[in-house]
Amino acid sequence: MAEATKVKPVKAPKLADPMEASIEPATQEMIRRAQALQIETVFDRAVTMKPCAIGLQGICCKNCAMGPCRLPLPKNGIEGEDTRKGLCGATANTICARNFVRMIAAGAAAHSDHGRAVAETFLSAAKKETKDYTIKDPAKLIQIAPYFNVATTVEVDGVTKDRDIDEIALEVAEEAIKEWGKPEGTLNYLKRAPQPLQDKWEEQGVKPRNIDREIVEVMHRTHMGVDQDYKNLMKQGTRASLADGWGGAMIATDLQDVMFGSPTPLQAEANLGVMKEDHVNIIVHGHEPLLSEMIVAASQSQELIDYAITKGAKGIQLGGICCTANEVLQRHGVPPAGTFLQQELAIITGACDAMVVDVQCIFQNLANVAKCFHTKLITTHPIAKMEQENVIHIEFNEHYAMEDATRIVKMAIDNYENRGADVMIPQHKTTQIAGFGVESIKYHLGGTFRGSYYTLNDNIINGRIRGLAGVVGCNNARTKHNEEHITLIKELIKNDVLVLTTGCSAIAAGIHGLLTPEVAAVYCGPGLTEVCETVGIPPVLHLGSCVDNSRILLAATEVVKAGGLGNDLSDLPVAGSAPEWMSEKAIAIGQYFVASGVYTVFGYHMPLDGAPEFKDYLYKGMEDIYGGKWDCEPDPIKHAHKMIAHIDKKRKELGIDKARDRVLMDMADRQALGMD
Ligand code: BF8
Repeated sequence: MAEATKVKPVKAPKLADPMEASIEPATQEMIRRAQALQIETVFDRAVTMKPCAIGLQGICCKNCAMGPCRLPLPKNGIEGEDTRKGLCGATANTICARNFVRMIAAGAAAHSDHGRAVAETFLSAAKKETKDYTIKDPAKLIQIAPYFNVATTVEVDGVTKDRDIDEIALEVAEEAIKEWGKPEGTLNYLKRAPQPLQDKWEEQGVKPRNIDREIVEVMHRTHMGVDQDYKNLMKQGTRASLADGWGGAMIATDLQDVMFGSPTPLQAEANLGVMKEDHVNIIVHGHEPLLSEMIVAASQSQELIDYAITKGAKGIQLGGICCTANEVLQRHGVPPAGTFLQQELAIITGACDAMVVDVQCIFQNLANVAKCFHTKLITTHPIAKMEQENVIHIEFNEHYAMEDATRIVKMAIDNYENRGADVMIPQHKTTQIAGFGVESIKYHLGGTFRGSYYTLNDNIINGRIRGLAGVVGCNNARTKHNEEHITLIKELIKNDVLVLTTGCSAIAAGIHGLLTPEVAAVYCGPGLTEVCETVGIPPVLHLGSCVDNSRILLAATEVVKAGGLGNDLSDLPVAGSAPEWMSEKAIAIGQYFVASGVYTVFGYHMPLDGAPEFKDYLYKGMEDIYGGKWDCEPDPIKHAHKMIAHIDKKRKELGIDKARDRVLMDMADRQALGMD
């Protein structure tokens, strides 16, 4: 007699607890809605799939087909000699360093390829091959031209005259593009760093020669059987990271400012509640603002607004996710609908008529979520397509950008009538001031007639502002959405640390209401409150997208130039942080901050535990070389206090640790302190 087959009970899928997944009410509401509709999101997948314990340690080598070789560190560590080896003999240090510098290369490639696309479009604009892109900020063009050795004036009959702006644009565009592959010299923008920092890079042999070369060389040196010295590997990792921060990313920022306008502070809203039930909702998501700039223009055209009205909508509402959101926010006031972890949720509102994505940080699961609704998911970049059949591809072409944008906006309008009845937009949104930059900080803190960083420096020297912190980076589904960002930032401002923020951290700060001058009185220490109230700035300044971390580097350089706080970035009372990091770009950013002299703390686990010696090199050894170093602290309060302790250490070294009184210092006072 046949045995009765046992029927295994079907287990209900594990679901995320919305209250544990996020501190943010709109996100919690939408996770609940997704679960009620049986639509899986990243929050649920984070509960059902655990991260690989060996990968977490950073010591899985899959660089050749004899592996993957896995060298986990025994629970109780290793006593005596570490004999762990891969088949080829690669040590844990070599494997961990190779993996780490490959992350840097991927991050640098992402930012720099973005920069390349911007530079190529700028060249088309300079050659007048496209009418859709023009020079909106000639002053910025003139400001950057000298770094590319492009003259901005010309001598005519012994008289100095301004050169034609179109000629300058063409030469800058041609020179900028050479930065990706020039055969000689080093990157032009390195000259923007303080001289002692340039000297350190020279001495270490880490000045990037051209952007592409440094990334290619990382891939070569991490190939099986090439570089097997973790310090030498990190040297190349450093060079690739600098090619990002002081190269590709910085060029992206500048040329975007030239073409689309440098940001100035503006007011906007933030969070999923910016979507409107009676409007056509279009979400732009990704990083490169080339097409989204045109979508902003198209969605403001009266013709398309009228067309939307004929379809029964009251208008067109644009919103953003991730860094494309930051780009269109800082220049146009388009409200961000959410951070990285809210991308699926924007579609789950049922009110997203089109989501337009370009490159980076885009979940492939968006296509599965879009299938459950009427949402048109549109990919626009030749290097970033999706395999699912419901995805529409409209390829961006700078020569027809406005036509492409108009087609996309029309498609969203036509889709409005296909919405189901099941619309649920969470009613949570905040007001924020965004759009700060190197120039606007100068203006706000220095005033119209003496725009400078002296006032900021004075306030740091007299201690009203204890120091500066760059808080940047991602969300990570392995941590509670936004909790680390917000707890950390609040603790910093409570201790009089002025925060500069970018990326998803900046969106999170906006969503949680930390980007208005009024919050100073609620959350800040007395010194920072006084400064914010006097000059009317928020205690947390939104400086843009992740490529705009270059703005933080340049703002810090301006602080050095203004005097009184040392000669190099490593002398300043500043620290960096990415509390909820997840992307390889974050590692590239972290390394270029460290190599620029900044103490940089990450919140989520770093993939280094399997190679304690290499980890020690990053957490301690780097400081002897560059003045900056890595650290990791998951608890946001302890994280903040590590940064504050570093800031205090630097204040002490500068001799301003006792200066937290209420005296504005002039140059004579500073000279008396021996800090000129
Ligand atoms: O480049 S912060 S999740 S969106 S990687 Fe991505 Fe991280 Fe957000 Fe912007 Ni930056």
